[in-house]
Amino acid sequence: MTDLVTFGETMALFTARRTGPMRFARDFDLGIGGAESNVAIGVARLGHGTAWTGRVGADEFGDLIRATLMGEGVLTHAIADPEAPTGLMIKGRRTADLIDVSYYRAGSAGSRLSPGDLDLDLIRSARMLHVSAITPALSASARETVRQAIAGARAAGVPVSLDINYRGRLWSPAEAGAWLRETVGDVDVLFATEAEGRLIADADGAADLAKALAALGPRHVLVKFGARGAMELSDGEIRHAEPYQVTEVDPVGAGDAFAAGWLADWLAGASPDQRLRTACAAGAFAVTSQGDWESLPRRADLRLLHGSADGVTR
Ligand code: KDG
Repeated sequence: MTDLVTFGETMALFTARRTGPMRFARDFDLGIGGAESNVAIGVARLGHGTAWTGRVGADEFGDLIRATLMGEGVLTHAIADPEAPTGLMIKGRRTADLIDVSYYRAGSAGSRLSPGDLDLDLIRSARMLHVSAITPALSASARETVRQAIAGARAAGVPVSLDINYRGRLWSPAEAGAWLRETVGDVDVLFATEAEGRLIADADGAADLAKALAALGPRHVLVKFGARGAMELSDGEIRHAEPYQVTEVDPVGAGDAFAAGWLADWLAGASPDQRLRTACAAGAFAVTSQGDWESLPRRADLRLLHGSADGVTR
């Protein structure tokens, strides 16, 4: 049984080993990164069946993505595109505190995702479809793929989760806002930072923002404050979660980890308080080592953070 189905672009990720301008980098670590596959790995590590679909190049990096996701227990449908290479993401540190990310993904295999790549039967039989708003920014075919996936899930009564994941390098706030406004009414779970939420809702405080977002349709609204914790508005009730105290090594991927922790506990039928604690714990683990997903927790790891501030208040 596949509990959670997701899809999108996963890229080969080169991380510079030294701090400073990228032009002086001499050696890199090679891995993979992709918002949706990060979530699939995180939910799989927390004990649920996950599936990821995406296009990769017919190249070594495509093989790396396929092997990595399969090794993490994700049901992987990595379609080899004979006409385009796997996208690349280059991550460096301009200073010890400033991470910079560059994309080499225009026209990539991942951006050529098309509706025919989807396994609609798999989506219809899942317990949750998770999508990010990165995918509709990649191309017209990718945007149509998201539209058809959401329509197929809703027609089958499968809940839909959306992480806004705004990427200013891929599209403008106006473009993202227009797409989000036409989509958010079909979404059951919405993950957003405050800035991302303000792409489609106007409100002063975080609580009013969450209410304004919930008024657009989602039953569950998660507003992420990064190292300052998170807020959830579900069924009219607001919860605040304190962050777990960890030493940050690499913040990229924390939002995906938060979503994975929340979704995994939603799948497990955990209480709203526990669900939010797990989301924050997964987000905390994600930043403790280099890489977008490598330090995501297994269930047994979660208790390692308890006691380091796991308060949820209503
Ligand atoms: O959230 C982390 C993702 O942003 C990263 O893994 C790569 O999907 C990615 C993107 O488009 O930035």
